[in-house]
Amino acid sequence: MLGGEGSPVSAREDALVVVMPGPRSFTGEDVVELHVHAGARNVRQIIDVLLAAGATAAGPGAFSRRAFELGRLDLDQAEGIAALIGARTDAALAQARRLVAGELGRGVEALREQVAGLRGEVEANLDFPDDVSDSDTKRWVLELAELRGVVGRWLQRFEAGRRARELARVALAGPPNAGKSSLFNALVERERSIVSPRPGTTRDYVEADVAFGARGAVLIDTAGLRSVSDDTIEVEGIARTREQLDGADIVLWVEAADAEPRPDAERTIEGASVIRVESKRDLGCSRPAWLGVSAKTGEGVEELRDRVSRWFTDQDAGDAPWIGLSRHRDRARDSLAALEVGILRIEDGAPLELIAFELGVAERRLAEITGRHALGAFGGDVLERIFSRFCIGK
Ligand SMILES: Nc1nc2c(ncn2[C@@H]2O[C@H](COP(=O)(O)OP(=O)(O)O)[C@@H](O)[C@H]2O)c(=O)[nH]1
Ligand SMILES: [Mg+2]
Repeated sequence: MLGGEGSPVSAREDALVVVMPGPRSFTGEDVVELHVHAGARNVRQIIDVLLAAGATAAGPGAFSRRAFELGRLDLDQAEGIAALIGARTDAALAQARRLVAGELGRGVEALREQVAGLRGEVEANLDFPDDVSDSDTKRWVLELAELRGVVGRWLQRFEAGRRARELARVALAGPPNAGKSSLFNALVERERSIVSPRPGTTRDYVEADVAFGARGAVLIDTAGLRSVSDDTIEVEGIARTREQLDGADIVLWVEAADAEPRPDAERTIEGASVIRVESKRDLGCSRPAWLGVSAKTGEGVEELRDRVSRWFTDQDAGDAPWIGLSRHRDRARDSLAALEVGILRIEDGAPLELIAFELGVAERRLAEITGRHALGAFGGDVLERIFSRFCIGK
Protein backbone atom coordinates (compact mmCIF):
# COMPACT_ATOMS: atom_id res chain seq x y z
CA MET A 1 0.00 0.00 0.00
CA LEU A 2 2.65 2.51 1.04
CA GLY A 3 6.11 3.16 -0.38
CA GLY A 4 8.26 -0.01 -0.27
CA GLU A 5 12.00 -0.50 0.31
CA GLY A 6 14.32 0.95 -2.19
CA SER A 7 11.58 2.43 -4.34
CA PRO A 8 12.40 5.74 -5.99
CA VAL A 9 10.44 8.37 -4.16
CA SER A 10 8.54 9.75 -7.11
CA ALA A 11 7.71 6.57 -8.96
CA ARG A 12 5.15 5.19 -6.53
CA GLU A 13 2.36 6.09 -4.23
CA ASP A 14 4.07 7.65 -1.20
CA ALA A 15 2.99 8.48 2.31
CA LEU A 16 4.65 10.10 5.29
CA VAL A 17 4.47 7.85 8.33
CA VAL A 18 5.18 9.50 11.66
CA VAL A 19 5.81 7.26 14.63
CA MET A 20 5.37 8.78 18.09
CA PRO A 21 6.21 6.32 20.83
CA GLY A 22 4.45 6.63 24.19
CA PRO A 23 4.42 7.73 26.89
CA ARG A 24 5.39 11.21 25.68
CA SER A 25 2.92 11.28 22.79
CA PHE A 26 -0.26 13.35 22.96
CA THR A 27 -2.36 10.51 24.33
CA GLY A 28 0.48 8.76 26.17
CA GLU A 29 0.11 5.75 23.88
CA ASP A 30 2.20 4.69 20.90
CA VAL A 31 0.87 6.75 18.01
CA VAL A 32 1.39 6.37 14.27
CA GLU A 33 0.22 9.11 11.93
CA LEU A 34 -0.20 8.47 8.23
CA HIS A 35 0.00 11.52 5.98
CA VAL A 36 -1.37 10.39 2.63
CA HIS A 37 -2.38 12.04 -0.61
CA ALA A 38 -5.67 13.79 -0.26
CA GLY A 39 -8.56 12.58 -2.31
CA ALA A 40 -11.64 10.99 -0.83
CA ARG A 41 -11.19 7.64 -2.60
CA ASN A 42 -7.53 7.27 -1.74
CA VAL A 43 -8.13 8.10 1.91
CA ARG A 44 -11.21 5.85 2.06
CA GLN A 45 -9.26 2.84 0.72
CA ILE A 46 -6.47 3.37 3.22
CA ILE A 47 -8.97 3.66 6.07
CA ASP A 48 -10.73 0.47 4.90
CA VAL A 49 -7.42 -1.42 4.94
CA LEU A 50 -6.69 -0.16 8.46
CA LEU A 51 -10.19 -1.05 9.69
CA ALA A 52 -9.90 -4.53 8.13
CA ALA A 53 -6.61 -4.92 10.01
CA GLY A 54 -8.43 -4.34 13.31
CA ALA A 55 -8.35 -0.58 13.81
CA THR A 56 -11.46 1.23 15.03
CA ALA A 57 -12.55 4.65 13.81
CA ALA A 58 -12.20 7.51 16.29
CA GLY A 59 -15.31 9.22 17.62
CA PRO A 60 -15.60 12.83 18.79
CA GLY A 61 -12.86 13.74 21.21
CA ALA A 62 -11.43 10.20 21.17
CA PHE A 63 -7.81 11.31 21.44
CA SER A 64 -8.36 14.03 24.01
CA ARG A 65 -10.32 11.54 26.09
CA ARG A 66 -7.51 9.00 25.93
CA ALA A 67 -5.01 11.70 26.84
CA PHE A 68 -7.20 12.61 29.82
CA GLU A 69 -7.69 9.01 30.92
CA LEU A 70 -3.97 8.31 30.68
CA GLY A 71 -3.20 11.42 32.75
CA ARG A 72 -1.58 13.45 29.96
CA LEU A 73 -4.20 16.19 30.18
CA ASP A 74 -6.59 17.49 32.83
CA LEU A 75 -10.23 17.78 31.94
CA ASP A 76 -10.13 21.59 31.88
CA GLN A 77 -7.19 21.43 29.47
CA ALA A 78 -9.06 19.01 27.20
CA GLU A 79 -12.03 21.38 27.28
CA GLY A 80 -9.59 24.14 26.39
CA ILE A 81 -8.68 22.25 23.22
CA ALA A 82 -12.34 22.11 22.19
CA ALA A 83 -12.69 25.81 23.04
CA LEU A 84 -9.60 26.59 20.98
CA ILE A 85 -11.06 24.86 17.94
CA GLY A 86 -14.43 26.54 18.41
CA ALA A 87 -13.07 30.03 19.14
CA ARG A 88 -14.82 32.75 17.11
CA THR A 89 -13.06 35.70 18.68
CA ASP A 90 -9.47 36.55 19.59
CA ALA A 91 -10.50 36.78 23.24
CA ALA A 92 -12.01 33.30 23.10
CA LEU A 93 -8.81 31.99 21.54
CA ALA A 94 -6.65 33.68 24.19
CA GLN A 95 -8.77 32.23 27.00
CA ALA A 96 -8.73 28.78 25.40
CA ARG A 97 -4.93 28.85 25.15
CA ARG A 98 -4.69 29.71 28.84
CA LEU A 99 -6.98 26.76 29.62
CA VAL A 100 -4.86 24.39 27.53
CA ALA A 101 -1.76 25.69 29.32
CA GLY A 102 -3.35 24.58 32.59
CA GLU A 103 -3.76 28.01 34.18
CA LEU A 104 -7.28 27.37 35.48
CA GLY A 105 -6.37 23.89 36.68
CA ARG A 106 -3.37 25.18 38.66
CA GLY A 107 -5.46 27.76 40.50
CA VAL A 108 -8.23 25.29 41.24
CA GLU A 109 -5.78 22.60 42.35
CA ALA A 110 -3.99 24.99 44.72
CA LEU A 111 -7.30 25.86 46.33
CA ARG A 112 -8.38 22.22 46.52
CA GLU A 113 -5.18 21.40 48.37
CA GLN A 114 -5.86 24.13 50.90
CA VAL A 115 -9.37 22.79 51.50
CA ALA A 116 -7.92 19.27 51.79
CA GLY A 117 -5.35 20.52 54.32
CA LEU A 118 -8.06 22.03 56.45
CA ARG A 119 -10.19 18.91 56.22
CA GLY A 120 -7.16 16.88 57.31
CA GLU A 121 -6.77 19.12 60.33
CA VAL A 122 -10.43 18.76 61.28
CA GLU A 123 -10.27 15.00 60.84
CA ALA A 124 -7.13 14.73 62.98
CA ASN A 125 -9.28 15.93 65.89
CA LEU A 126 -12.13 13.48 65.30
CA ASP A 127 -11.11 11.24 68.20
CA PHE A 128 -10.41 14.14 70.58
CA PRO A 129 -13.06 16.77 69.80
CA ASP A 130 -12.66 18.29 73.27
CA ASP A 131 -9.09 19.29 72.41
CA VAL A 132 -10.38 21.67 69.74
CA SER A 133 -10.07 25.19 71.18
CA ASP A 134 -12.02 28.29 70.30
CA SER A 135 -8.97 29.75 68.65
CA ASP A 136 -8.77 26.65 66.41
CA THR A 137 -12.34 27.01 65.22
CA LYS A 138 -11.90 30.77 64.79
CA ARG A 139 -8.87 30.15 62.61
CA TRP A 140 -10.76 27.55 60.56
CA VAL A 141 -13.58 29.97 59.92
CA LEU A 142 -11.12 32.68 58.89
CA GLU A 143 -9.26 30.36 56.55
CA LEU A 144 -12.48 29.03 55.04
CA ALA A 145 -13.82 32.55 54.58
CA GLU A 146 -10.67 33.38 52.66
CA LEU A 147 -11.06 30.33 50.40
CA ARG A 148 -14.72 31.17 49.90
CA GLY A 149 -13.62 34.67 48.89
CA VAL A 150 -11.31 33.25 46.23
CA VAL A 151 -14.07 31.11 44.68
CA GLY A 152 -16.54 33.99 44.99
CA ARG A 153 -14.21 36.24 43.01
CA TRP A 154 -13.85 33.58 40.28
CA LEU A 155 -17.60 33.49 39.96
CA GLN A 156 -17.91 37.28 39.94
CA ARG A 157 -15.49 37.44 37.05
CA PHE A 158 -17.13 34.61 35.11
CA GLU A 159 -19.59 36.86 33.25
CA ALA A 160 -16.81 39.22 32.23
CA GLY A 161 -14.94 36.24 30.78
CA ARG A 162 -17.99 34.92 28.99
CA ARG A 163 -18.80 38.35 27.57
CA ALA A 164 -15.24 38.82 26.39
CA ARG A 165 -15.08 35.48 24.59
CA GLU A 166 -18.52 35.39 23.04
CA LEU A 167 -19.71 37.49 20.16
CA ALA A 168 -22.19 40.02 21.49
CA ARG A 169 -25.57 40.17 19.81
CA VAL A 170 -26.70 43.55 18.48
CA ALA A 171 -30.21 43.56 17.02
CA LEU A 172 -31.83 46.14 14.75
CA ALA A 173 -35.52 46.55 15.51
CA GLY A 174 -38.30 48.96 14.76
CA PRO A 175 -41.36 49.41 12.57
CA PRO A 176 -41.36 48.18 8.97
CA ASN A 177 -39.76 50.56 6.48
CA ALA A 178 -37.82 52.34 9.21
CA GLY A 179 -34.60 51.76 7.28
CA LYS A 180 -33.28 48.89 9.43
CA SER A 181 -32.00 46.81 6.53
CA SER A 182 -30.35 49.84 4.93
CA LEU A 183 -28.63 50.63 8.22
CA PHE A 184 -27.65 46.97 8.59
CA ASN A 185 -25.97 47.13 5.19
CA ALA A 186 -24.25 50.40 6.08
CA LEU A 187 -22.85 48.87 9.29
CA VAL A 188 -21.85 45.62 7.58
CA GLU A 189 -20.46 47.62 4.68
CA ARG A 190 -21.83 45.32 2.04
CA GLU A 191 -25.20 44.74 0.46
CA ARG A 192 -26.36 41.72 2.31
CA SER A 193 -29.87 42.36 3.52
CA ILE A 194 -32.77 42.92 1.14
CA VAL A 195 -33.81 46.58 1.06
CA SER A 196 -37.21 47.34 -0.35
CA PRO A 197 -39.80 50.14 -0.15
CA ARG A 198 -42.50 47.50 0.46
CA PRO A 199 -43.13 47.08 4.20
CA GLY A 200 -42.52 43.62 5.60
CA THR A 201 -39.77 42.56 3.18
CA THR A 202 -37.37 41.24 5.78
CA ARG A 203 -39.29 38.15 6.75
CA ASP A 204 -36.58 36.23 8.46
CA TYR A 205 -33.67 37.65 10.33
CA VAL A 206 -30.27 38.16 8.75
CA GLU A 207 -27.00 38.03 10.68
CA ALA A 208 -23.49 39.25 9.97
CA ASP A 209 -20.29 39.42 12.02
CA VAL A 210 -19.37 43.05 12.60
CA ALA A 211 -16.59 44.56 14.70
CA PHE A 212 -17.49 47.36 17.08
CA GLY A 213 -14.12 48.68 18.16
CA ALA A 214 -12.14 45.75 19.56
CA ARG A 215 -15.27 43.71 20.15
CA GLY A 216 -16.69 41.25 17.68
CA ALA A 217 -20.47 41.13 17.50
CA VAL A 218 -23.23 39.53 15.53
CA LEU A 219 -25.43 42.20 13.98
CA ILE A 220 -28.98 41.02 13.42
CA ASP A 221 -31.45 42.57 11.01
CA THR A 222 -34.97 41.68 11.99
CA ALA A 223 -38.41 41.84 10.45
CA GLY A 224 -40.28 45.01 11.33
CA LEU A 225 -42.44 44.90 14.44
CA ARG A 226 -46.01 45.51 13.34
CA SER A 227 -48.81 44.73 15.70
CA VAL A 228 -51.28 43.48 13.07
CA SER A 229 -50.63 41.47 9.98
CA ASP A 230 -52.65 38.88 8.09
CA ASP A 231 -49.59 37.81 6.13
CA THR A 232 -48.71 34.56 7.91
CA ILE A 233 -45.09 34.56 6.76
CA GLU A 234 -44.60 38.00 8.24
CA VAL A 235 -46.30 36.94 11.47
CA GLU A 236 -43.68 34.20 11.74
CA GLY A 237 -40.98 36.82 11.04
CA ILE A 238 -42.30 38.97 13.87
CA ALA A 239 -42.27 36.02 16.27
CA ARG A 240 -38.63 35.42 15.38
CA THR A 241 -37.89 39.09 15.83
CA ARG A 242 -39.11 38.84 19.40
CA GLU A 243 -36.88 35.80 19.99
CA GLN A 244 -33.90 37.70 18.59
CA LEU A 245 -34.64 40.72 20.75
CA ASP A 246 -34.84 38.55 23.85
CA GLY A 247 -31.36 37.17 23.16
CA ALA A 248 -29.78 40.51 22.24
CA ASP A 249 -27.22 42.38 24.34
CA ILE A 250 -28.14 45.65 22.67
CA VAL A 251 -31.15 46.64 20.61
CA LEU A 252 -30.80 49.45 18.09
CA TRP A 253 -34.34 50.79 17.97
CA VAL A 254 -34.84 52.49 14.60
CA GLU A 255 -37.55 54.91 13.55
CA ALA A 256 -37.49 57.04 10.40
CA ALA A 257 -37.40 60.84 10.57
CA ASP A 258 -40.43 61.05 8.26
CA ALA A 259 -42.53 58.55 10.28
CA GLU A 260 -44.82 58.97 13.26
CA PRO A 261 -43.27 58.04 16.63
CA ARG A 262 -44.14 54.49 17.65
CA PRO A 263 -44.12 54.37 21.46
CA ASP A 264 -46.46 51.34 21.30
CA ALA A 265 -43.98 49.21 19.38
CA GLU A 266 -41.01 50.52 21.34
CA ARG A 267 -42.55 49.31 24.55
CA THR A 268 -42.04 45.71 23.36
CA ILE A 269 -38.32 45.98 24.01
CA GLU A 270 -38.37 47.42 27.49
CA GLY A 271 -35.66 45.92 29.64
CA ALA A 272 -32.98 45.46 26.96
CA SER A 273 -30.14 47.93 26.51
CA VAL A 274 -31.56 50.17 23.83
CA ILE A 275 -29.88 52.76 21.65
CA ARG A 276 -32.52 54.93 19.97
CA VAL A 277 -31.69 55.73 16.39
CA GLU A 278 -33.53 58.07 14.06
CA SER A 279 -32.92 57.01 10.47
CA LYS A 280 -33.38 58.87 7.19
CA ARG A 281 -32.04 62.07 8.74
CA ASP A 282 -31.49 63.30 5.19
CA LEU A 283 -35.29 63.75 5.15
CA GLY A 284 -35.43 65.83 8.32
CA CYS A 285 -35.35 65.43 12.09
CA SER A 286 -38.30 64.76 14.39
CA ARG A 287 -36.56 63.13 17.36
CA PRO A 288 -33.66 65.51 18.16
CA ALA A 289 -32.60 63.57 21.26
CA TRP A 290 -32.04 60.39 19.27
CA LEU A 291 -28.86 59.43 17.46
CA GLY A 292 -29.45 60.51 13.88
CA VAL A 293 -28.24 58.46 10.92
CA SER A 294 -28.79 58.31 7.23
CA ALA A 295 -27.96 55.12 5.39
CA LYS A 296 -28.30 57.15 2.21
CA THR A 297 -25.62 59.76 2.98
CA GLY A 298 -23.67 57.80 5.60
CA GLU A 299 -24.29 60.54 8.18
CA GLY A 300 -24.13 59.28 11.76
CA VAL A 301 -23.15 55.70 10.93
CA GLU A 302 -19.68 56.03 12.46
CA GLU A 303 -21.15 57.76 15.55
CA LEU A 304 -23.50 54.82 15.95
CA ARG A 305 -20.59 52.40 15.66
CA ASP A 306 -18.73 54.39 18.34
CA ARG A 307 -21.77 54.46 20.62
CA VAL A 308 -22.03 50.65 20.49
CA SER A 309 -18.26 50.25 21.07
CA ARG A 310 -18.48 52.55 24.07
CA TRP A 311 -21.32 50.49 25.49
CA PHE A 312 -19.05 47.41 25.30
CA THR A 313 -16.13 49.25 26.87
CA ASP A 314 -18.36 50.30 29.80
CA GLN A 315 -19.50 46.71 30.24
CA ASP A 316 -15.92 45.45 30.27
CA ALA A 317 -14.69 48.11 32.67
CA GLY A 318 -15.37 45.90 35.71
CA ASP A 319 -13.44 42.86 36.86
CA ALA A 320 -10.75 41.04 34.93
CA PRO A 321 -12.32 38.07 33.16
CA TRP A 322 -12.18 34.57 34.59
CA ILE A 323 -11.26 31.94 32.01
CA GLY A 324 -13.52 29.23 33.46
CA LEU A 325 -16.19 27.80 31.15
CA SER A 326 -19.80 27.11 32.20
CA ARG A 327 -19.07 23.65 33.58
CA HIS A 328 -16.22 25.03 35.67
CA ARG A 329 -18.48 27.81 36.95
CA ASP A 330 -21.13 25.27 37.99
CA ARG A 331 -18.62 23.16 39.92
CA ALA A 332 -17.09 26.28 41.50
CA ARG A 333 -20.59 27.36 42.56
CA ASP A 334 -21.23 23.94 44.17
CA SER A 335 -17.92 24.15 45.95
CA LEU A 336 -18.69 27.67 47.19
CA ALA A 337 -22.01 26.43 48.58
CA ALA A 338 -20.24 23.61 50.45
CA LEU A 339 -17.63 26.02 51.85
CA GLU A 340 -20.45 28.23 53.10
CA VAL A 341 -22.20 25.34 54.80
CA GLY A 342 -18.85 24.31 56.30
CA ILE A 343 -18.43 27.76 57.83
CA LEU A 344 -21.98 27.67 59.24
CA ARG A 345 -21.38 24.21 60.72
CA ILE A 346 -18.25 25.39 62.54
CA GLU A 347 -20.01 28.50 63.80
CA ASP A 348 -22.93 26.34 65.00
CA GLY A 349 -20.55 24.06 66.88
CA ALA A 350 -21.59 21.07 64.74
CA PRO A 351 -19.81 17.73 65.20
CA LEU A 352 -16.42 17.60 63.49
CA GLU A 353 -17.62 14.78 61.19
CA LEU A 354 -20.19 17.11 59.64
CA ILE A 355 -17.63 19.86 59.14
CA ALA A 356 -15.17 17.46 57.56
CA PHE A 357 -17.94 16.12 55.34
CA GLU A 358 -18.76 19.56 53.90
CA LEU A 359 -15.10 20.31 53.31
CA GLY A 360 -14.87 16.98 51.49
CA VAL A 361 -17.76 18.02 49.26
CA ALA A 362 -16.11 21.37 48.47
CA GLU A 363 -12.89 19.53 47.68
CA ARG A 364 -14.56 17.04 45.34
CA ARG A 365 -16.43 19.74 43.41
CA LEU A 366 -13.14 21.56 42.84
CA ALA A 367 -11.47 18.31 41.82
CA GLU A 368 -14.18 17.72 39.23
CA ILE A 369 -13.01 20.84 37.41
CA THR A 370 -9.68 19.24 36.57
CA GLY A 371 -10.95 15.68 36.84
CA ARG A 372 -7.63 14.85 38.45
CA HIS A 373 -8.68 13.42 41.79
CA ALA A 374 -12.32 12.82 41.10
CA LEU A 375 -12.55 9.98 38.62
CA GLY A 376 -14.55 7.90 41.03
CA ALA A 377 -17.11 10.63 41.52
CA PHE A 378 -17.37 11.16 37.78
CA GLY A 379 -19.93 9.15 35.87
CA GLY A 380 -18.89 7.96 32.42
CA ASP A 381 -21.86 9.97 31.14
CA VAL A 382 -20.27 13.20 32.38
CA LEU A 383 -17.15 12.44 30.36
CA GLU A 384 -19.34 11.36 27.45
CA ARG A 385 -21.10 14.71 27.50
CA ILE A 386 -17.87 16.65 27.65
CA PHE A 387 -16.05 14.78 24.91
CA SER A 388 -19.02 14.31 22.58
CA ARG A 389 -18.83 18.04 21.84
CA PHE A 390 -15.36 17.65 20.37
CA CYS A 391 -14.65 17.18 16.68
CA ILE A 392 -14.18 13.63 15.44
CA GLY A 393 -10.58 12.56 15.80
CA LYS A 394 -9.65 15.39 18.17
N1 LIG B 1 -34.09 58.95 2.22
C1 LIG B 1 -33.71 57.83 2.81
N2 LIG B 1 -34.33 56.68 2.56
C2 LIG B 1 -33.93 55.54 3.19
C3 LIG B 1 -32.86 55.55 4.11
N3 LIG B 1 -32.68 54.31 4.59
C4 LIG B 1 -33.62 53.56 3.97
N4 LIG B 1 -34.38 54.28 3.14
C5 LIG B 1 -35.48 53.81 2.29
O1 LIG B 1 -36.54 53.36 3.13
C6 LIG B 1 -37.16 52.21 2.58
C7 LIG B 1 -37.13 51.06 3.60
O2 LIG B 1 -35.79 50.71 3.87
P1 LIG B 1 -35.40 49.32 4.55
O3 LIG B 1 -33.98 49.42 4.87
O4 LIG B 1 -35.84 48.19 3.70
O5 LIG B 1 -36.29 49.38 5.86
P2 LIG B 1 -36.68 48.22 6.89
O6 LIG B 1 -38.03 47.73 6.51
O7 LIG B 1 -36.71 48.85 8.24
O8 LIG B 1 -35.64 47.14 6.80
C8 LIG B 1 -36.39 51.88 1.31
O9 LIG B 1 -37.10 52.42 0.21
C9 LIG B 1 -35.08 52.62 1.50
O10 LIG B 1 -34.49 52.98 0.29
C10 LIG B 1 -32.18 56.81 4.36
O11 LIG B 1 -31.23 56.94 5.12
N5 LIG B 1 -32.65 57.91 3.68
MG1 LIG C 1 -35.79 45.14 6.41
